[in-house]
Amino acid sequence: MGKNYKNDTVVYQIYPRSYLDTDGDGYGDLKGIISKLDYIASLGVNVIWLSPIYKSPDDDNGYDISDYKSIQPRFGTMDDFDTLVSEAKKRGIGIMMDLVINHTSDEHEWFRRALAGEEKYRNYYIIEKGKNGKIPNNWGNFFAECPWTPFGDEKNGEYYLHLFSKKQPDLNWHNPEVLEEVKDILNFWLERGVCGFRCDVINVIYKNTLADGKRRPILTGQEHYLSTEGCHDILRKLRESCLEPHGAWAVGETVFVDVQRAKDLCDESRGELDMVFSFEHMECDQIIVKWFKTKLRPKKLMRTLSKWQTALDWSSVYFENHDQPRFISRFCDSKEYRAEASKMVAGLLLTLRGTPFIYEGQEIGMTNGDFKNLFEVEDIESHNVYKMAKSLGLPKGYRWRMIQRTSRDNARTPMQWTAGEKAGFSSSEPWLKINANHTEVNVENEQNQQNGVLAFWQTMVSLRKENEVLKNGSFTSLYEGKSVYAYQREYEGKRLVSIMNMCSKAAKIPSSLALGGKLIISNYDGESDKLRPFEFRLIELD
Ligand code: ISL
Repeated sequence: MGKNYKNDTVVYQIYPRSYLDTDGDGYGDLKGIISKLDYIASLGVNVIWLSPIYKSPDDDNGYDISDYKSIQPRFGTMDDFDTLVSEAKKRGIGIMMDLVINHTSDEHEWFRRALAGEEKYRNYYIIEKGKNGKIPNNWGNFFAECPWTPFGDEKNGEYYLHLFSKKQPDLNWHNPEVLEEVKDILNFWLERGVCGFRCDVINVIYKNTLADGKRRPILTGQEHYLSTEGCHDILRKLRESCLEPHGAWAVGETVFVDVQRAKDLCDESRGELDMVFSFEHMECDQIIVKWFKTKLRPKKLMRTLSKWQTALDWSSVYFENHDQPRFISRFCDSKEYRAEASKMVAGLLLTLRGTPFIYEGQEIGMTNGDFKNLFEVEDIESHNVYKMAKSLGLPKGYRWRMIQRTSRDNARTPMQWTAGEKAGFSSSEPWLKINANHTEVNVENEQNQQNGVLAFWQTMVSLRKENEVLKNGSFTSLYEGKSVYAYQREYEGKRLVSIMNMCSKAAKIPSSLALGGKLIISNYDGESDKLRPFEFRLIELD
C-alpha cells in the first residue's frame, strides 16, 4: 500500500450481524449491507472493514471461524459476497476482511481431525501434557477463563491452549504448515477482490515458550507471546507472498502495544503491517483492567493522543469498534449534549493524523446499549467476567453496573435506521436488544436534518479527504488543559488548528490560543468568546 493510499483512506467498520437484516431472521446480512451501499458511499468513506463473515458456530460472534473459505449461512452466500465486492467497487469502496489467525473454532476441520488423532493436525494446535496432574502453565486468558482445556479424553492428561474462549483453540505458529494454510486463505480472498485485512490480535500469535509467566493482575504469560520475533517474521512472509503481489494493505489489532512495539510492527521499511490499532487512548477511563472504569479524564486522553500522534509516523485513528463501549457514552453523560459530543468526536477523529476508522452508528451518535439485566447481554466476555466478579465476592449490584458500563455489547446493538418498529433493522426479533433511543437517534431522522449529527460527520469526512493539510500534515500539540484540547496540523506552509472543549461545561479559551485565523467549521452556530459544551472549531491560520 503506497503512502498516498494510506492518507486518502477513511474506513467504515461494519459489524454485519447488527447492520441490516433483509431475510427476517433477526441477524444482519450481506444483502443488507449491499442495499445500504449508497448510504455508506454518502458518508464519503472508501473502505469497508467487515467484522468476520465466515462460517462459525458463533461462540464469539464469528471470531471463532470453522471455515475460512465460506460465508456464514445466516449472512448469505459467496455470490452475495462477490456482489458486495463489485457493487462497492462501483462506488469507489474497497472491502477489507477481518483475519482471525491466532485461533480457529474448535469446530474447524483441522481441530476435529486433530481430535480424531491425525498427527498432522495435532501439530496445528498447541497441545501440552499437564504438569503434576495440573494444567501446563500459569497463563491468563483474555476472556477471564482458564486458557487450558483437556484435549480429548481427560484421562490422557493433555490440554490445548486457548487465549480466548475454549471454543477458540490457538494455532501453533511454530508449524510452517500453518503459515502455508493461512497464505492460501489470504490469497483466496485477495483473488476475490478484497483490498486488505484487519488482523485480529495479531501481535499474540507466536508463542516463544509455554513456560510460566511473571504473575500479573491479568494475562500472566504475556511476555512469552507479545510481539515476538516469530510474529514479525510471519507478518513479513504474509506481506511478501500475499499482500504485496495484490497491492493490499493490513492493519493489525495489537493488544497491550507500546510505542516502540507499534513502531516495530508498522515501520514501512520493515514490510510488516501498514498500521496498528493501539489501545492506550481507549484506556484513559480504566483502573488496571478494562472492566473497572472511572469517568474518562479528558486531559489523560489528550496526553495519550498527542503522545501517539507524535511518536508514530503513521497509524490508525479510532474511538469506537465492536469491542469498546460507545465513545460518547464514556465522557458525555448528559443526553442534552449527545449531538454536540458526537460532532466533536467527528472533528477530532477526522483532523488527527492517521487513517480514520468510523464504526457503524458512530456517524449518527449512537450510544451504549440500554440493557436492564444480564439476560439481555449476549457477549461471552461479559458473561465470563460477571462469573469471575461473582467468584471474587463482588456485590451483585456492583457486578451488574460493571458489565453495563464495559460490555462489548454496548457497541453491538442493531443499527438504528428508523424510529419505527425494530428501528428498521429487522422484521423480527433482533439477535440483540435495540436501544430504546432509536425513536430519536436514527438515520432517517438525521437525513432530514441539515445541521444534524450525520451531516456534520459527512462534512468532516469530505473536508478530510479534500484537504492536503488534514491528509498529510504534521501534528503538533498546542494545548492540553482540563477540558480544552488544541493541536496544529501543518503541510507545505499551510496550518490548521483544531480546538475543542471535551466537557459539558463552557470553557475559557486560553490566551495562548487566541490565534486569529479563519473559522473553517464548527459544531455550533454563532460566535462565542468561550468554548461551549463539546464545541469543536477548525481554524485556518494565515
Ligand atoms: O477489548 C480489548 C481491549 O479493550 C481487548 O480485550 C481486545 O481487543 C480483544 O479481546 C481482542 O479482540 C479481538 O479478538 C477477540 C474477539 O473477541 C474480538 O471481538 C476481537 O476484536 C478474539 O478473536
